[in-house]
Amino acid sequence: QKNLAILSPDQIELAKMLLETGQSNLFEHWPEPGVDDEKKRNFFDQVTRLNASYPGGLASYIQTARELLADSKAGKNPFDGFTPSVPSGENLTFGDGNFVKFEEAGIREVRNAAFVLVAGGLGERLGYNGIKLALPSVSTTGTCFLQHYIESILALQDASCRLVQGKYQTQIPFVIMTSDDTHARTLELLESNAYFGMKPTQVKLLKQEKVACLNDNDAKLAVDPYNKYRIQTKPHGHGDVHSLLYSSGLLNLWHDAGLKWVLFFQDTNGLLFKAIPAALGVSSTKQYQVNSLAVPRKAKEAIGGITKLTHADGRTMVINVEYNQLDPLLRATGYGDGDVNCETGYSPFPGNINQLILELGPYIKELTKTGGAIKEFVNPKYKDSSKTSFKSSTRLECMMQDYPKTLLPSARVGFTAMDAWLAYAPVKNNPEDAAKVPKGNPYHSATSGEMAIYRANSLILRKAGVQIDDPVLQVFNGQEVEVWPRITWEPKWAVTFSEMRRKVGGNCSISQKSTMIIKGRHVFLEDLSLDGALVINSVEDAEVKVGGSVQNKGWILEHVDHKDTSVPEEVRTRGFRINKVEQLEMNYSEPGKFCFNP
Ligand code: UPG
Repeated sequence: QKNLAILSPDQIELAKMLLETGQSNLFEHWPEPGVDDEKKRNFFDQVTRLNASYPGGLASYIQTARELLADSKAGKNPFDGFTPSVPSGENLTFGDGNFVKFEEAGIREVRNAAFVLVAGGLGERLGYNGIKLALPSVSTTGTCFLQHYIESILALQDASCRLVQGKYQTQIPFVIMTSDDTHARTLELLESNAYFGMKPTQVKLLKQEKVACLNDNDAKLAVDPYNKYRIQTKPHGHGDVHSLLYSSGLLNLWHDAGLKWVLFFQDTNGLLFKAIPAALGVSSTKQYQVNSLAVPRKAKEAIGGITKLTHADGRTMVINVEYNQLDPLLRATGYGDGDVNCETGYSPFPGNINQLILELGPYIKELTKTGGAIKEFVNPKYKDSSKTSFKSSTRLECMMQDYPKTLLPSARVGFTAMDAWLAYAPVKNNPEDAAKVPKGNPYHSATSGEMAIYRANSLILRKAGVQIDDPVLQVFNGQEVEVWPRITWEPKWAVTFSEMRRKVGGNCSISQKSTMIIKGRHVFLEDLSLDGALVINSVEDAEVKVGGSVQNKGWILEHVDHKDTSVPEEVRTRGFRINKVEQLEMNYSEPGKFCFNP
């Protein structure tokens, strides 16, 4: 009470709110006025931020926390009354007529889309010291994930504008959600690389705030153990992206500019953009308000299962059930074996890769109702079975894929399933944990993430008629992976399968030991036989036809031990480095038509 005198009127209001919501513990250790007054005022700066960044403010946070903690203590099943079943969605097969048709529809639409990347997570499971967006997606070019994402969006933008002729050049908006853990380094990565070719005005960073930690079932806020004038905070989860987009005002700006779609994606999936055009085509053709991308899921794989939930009262929804909840839900509803593979060798539930495509109009309407708030959950680690105290403080969390939970049952919610080799290869697990993944399940490591890109590129080229040697099996960092030829291209070379088919002709072949890097748009492969390393650099206005036989010693993969700290972290986590022994490099820096055929 005495300390109120040193506070501003706004701060006094917040203090009263905290006292009324049972948070007097926060002030118990405060000395008399005159001691640490500045620190006390700073405490309220933090309270102001916490209050402003949560829909409904801190009082609402505390209220929800009490309810969720009571449910958790009572062991209440969050899916009470719901029965799970396998939903039906659109299943796409890469390269067939249907796929090509959806890709074309997607390219048409993409100029009406905005992209949102959630990148506030530090990736504790990976144990990498930098931000994940700065990790190389492949080591042949060193292109980091953020560069790959930006180049992919720009390539889609160009392709869409070329297709819809007569329209002005659209600039697809790109939002990155950061957190205190990633913001400064993300900005630095963009600024030191000239935004990887994107206009800086096209990119917007929205920083999520952490939320207050909770000490007990009564939702008493936790004092930071290192600073008694701070409330301890922890990340709230990727679900924050909805309230941030809503409060930023961007959604209405996009709507006014005629945009129709918002595409959400995550920080380390080097394959994703191969699936985007077709998935967006499905959204627009089927008029899905919500479309989630899915891949076949191995039982117990750490990806959520897309599930149809039917309530006893008849309500249904198609929603992600998170990987740690799927097994208990199945066991509780008559699937005695829980999360297991079916006769296909996969879980019957499609795996959620958390690539969501939302239709902007209905999305704005829904957020106007909810203020962007997403259904939360709490996951306290209790000291004992009495569930009366926690091992360490907890907090509320939310996930972006829970957005459909507040929608009316009439909302058009669907999913689009594709092969995992085409759409999903995240980098999440450190080498030790990856090596322990059950045989046959994906590693989700830096090693598998990179190898998956080479495999996908090889398979796509094969489908386009190029003869590609089979892979060999090799073990890096204790993980057995298929090693295909190390083929990469800049996204602008081909954003769809049809475009790719136009770029390869005649009889082309690539041996397993080969590396090929294509930088440039108008590069055509015709009767090329490659056995070694070939690097093609071509400026936008040059048209290059590459053919004939190219043979050299090539680039060799050399083993690196992940424990060898003399090797940079981003190299040793993948377990190999590339020794560039010999290559043919062709540079076309002037406009014109060129033909290379040795
Ligand atoms: N992230 C944030 N803020 C946070 C936490 C995470 O932006 O507070 C970002 C993070 O940077 C990443 C994404 O969210 O881009 C996902 O985080 P991650 O830790 O990789 O998520 P997972 O726990 O692996 O699971 C998510 C989904 C799950 C899905 C899986 C697919 O919750 O349903 O199957 O991603 O990769």
